[in-house]
Amino acid sequence: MPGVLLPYIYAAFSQTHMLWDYACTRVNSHAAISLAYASTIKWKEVTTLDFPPNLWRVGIITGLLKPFLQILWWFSLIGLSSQTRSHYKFVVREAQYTRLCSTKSILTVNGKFPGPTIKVHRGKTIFVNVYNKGNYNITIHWHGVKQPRNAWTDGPAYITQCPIQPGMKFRQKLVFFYEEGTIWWHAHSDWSRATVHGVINVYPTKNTPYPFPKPHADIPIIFGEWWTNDVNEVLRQSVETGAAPNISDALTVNGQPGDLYPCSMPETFKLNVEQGRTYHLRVVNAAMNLILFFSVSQHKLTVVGADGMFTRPLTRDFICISPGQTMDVLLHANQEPNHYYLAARAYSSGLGIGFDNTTTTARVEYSANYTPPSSLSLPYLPNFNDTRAAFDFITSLRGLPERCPNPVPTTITTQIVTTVSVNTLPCPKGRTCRGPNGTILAASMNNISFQTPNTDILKAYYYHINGVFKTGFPRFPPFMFNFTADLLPITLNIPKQGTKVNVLNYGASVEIVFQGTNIAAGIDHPMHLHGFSFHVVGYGLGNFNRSKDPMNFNLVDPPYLNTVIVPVNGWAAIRFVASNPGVWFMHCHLERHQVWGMETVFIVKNGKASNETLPPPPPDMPPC
Ligand SMILES: [Cu+2]
Repeated sequence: MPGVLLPYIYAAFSQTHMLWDYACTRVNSHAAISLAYASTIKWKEVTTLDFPPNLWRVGIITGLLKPFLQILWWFSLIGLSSQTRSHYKFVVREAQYTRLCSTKSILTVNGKFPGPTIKVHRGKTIFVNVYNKGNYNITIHWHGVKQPRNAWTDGPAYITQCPIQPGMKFRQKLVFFYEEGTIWWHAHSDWSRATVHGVINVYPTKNTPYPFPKPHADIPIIFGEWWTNDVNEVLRQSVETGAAPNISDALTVNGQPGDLYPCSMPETFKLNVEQGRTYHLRVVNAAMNLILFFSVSQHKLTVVGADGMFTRPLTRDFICISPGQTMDVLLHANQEPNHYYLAARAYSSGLGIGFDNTTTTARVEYSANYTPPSSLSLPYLPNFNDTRAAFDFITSLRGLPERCPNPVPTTITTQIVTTVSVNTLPCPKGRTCRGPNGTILAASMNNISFQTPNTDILKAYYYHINGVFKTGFPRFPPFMFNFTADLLPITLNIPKQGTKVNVLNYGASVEIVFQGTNIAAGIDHPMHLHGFSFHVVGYGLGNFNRSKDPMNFNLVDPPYLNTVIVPVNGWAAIRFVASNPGVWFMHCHLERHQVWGMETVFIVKNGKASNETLPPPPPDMPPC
């Protein structure tokens, strides 16, 4: 937009603002369009706004003003930084991408990697038409969208739906509830989510300010992992051999590995900033198997939100974020104009476990007159195995009770303590297995390695189809031992395999303690729950002590998350009220652990009132 016009357009816009508010109350069209203006214009955010053709009938607008406003309208559509919509079209299809000097076909949404950004206001309902024009079965999950009474379009394959087959489509309803800040969407079948993912910007409701000064602009920072080989081939090999999947070849920021990798420098993601301004980084860890540390050279980072809920500000030199987690992070461009690295690399706590130890970078580049250095220095990042650094960061995060709709439950009606373990299974006769000591790697919760059924559990529950799942997931570990001892025989607990679910009464106050174990490999586990956020009331290293540890629970301002990092050889405790009837997946968000069975399902029964009941499925549920 020509800069010279801006003051005039802004002035005209301010004068007609009342008119636009009036227009908002008259809306009744399908194409809701919302405007928010960033870049160089200091316009306030205007919320969901239909453009009504009969606006022109309002008497104040003269014939002269009308064409001017029309021009204004079209200009306003250019360069919008946040444009919310009520309908999206996602076409899942293959596209050629070149990274690390080699080209391959990847699965994408609309040909984009990372995929398109969804922009929405708190509390809205939107629709995404998902067309599968790829070669694989696929599902899409809206990670952090609570979907009240709407499990049908939540997305995990064989949990709430059968996959969308090639050539088919599924209209998915996204019911936003109290989420605000940043969440994301991703494929939830096989390993497709490596490239099929994107960010969801959730803006506050109209006239509700952010609990921090409104930043100058939104910047997505989506971390990912890149394999030079086909990711589903990596998965297939691992399942076939029983060994850990091959580690990735690069980490990425917004799809780009960055300067430190071959053939990557020109495309490195660049964040152009102006001195004195504050930028809202919408951070997603979309990596498959890696918790990450990240930081920006010579800048502090302030976390103001996590998993779609604002938090008390937490200012640190570096951030630790697990797969499945999202964060709203403020970057104040308050240093000398120059170029600086944003860098991320793994936090990997498992002894002897291979991982991608490379470093991805993006560049923060100040706009001003200066000569940037020919090479940049990397920011400080903790060592790969620095559990203390990760634990300190994770446990420092505090919720913002004044913004959180649900108080922390203080009376618990359903208590669950569950181990989260990496295990091994014996190699079947006649097969060669490449897990530890010739076994097959597995994972479990309370010694049950979850087996994914081939009909979805939600349908089986709703239509009373027998033989798909069993109830009776154990509420306590079936064997008690020193879970976090240094040396535990890997044969200590050979898990049972099964599809056991937890049934919860509507309105139950639930506490879950996740207890990490050191069986085959102690490591951090980011546990994710669909359909809810939960208060993380406590964390600890070592074994959970049922008589002592609850006395130190934070019932005042715990963070309200959907993914909790269970520290290596430690525990984490969460609380939530089961007020969302339906079928909800809970799983480790390290993809390999999910493949190995570190998951379970919660069935939340209907309540008594009609608004406490799961409605029937939409008509176009994908068939199995
Ligand atoms: Cu895990």
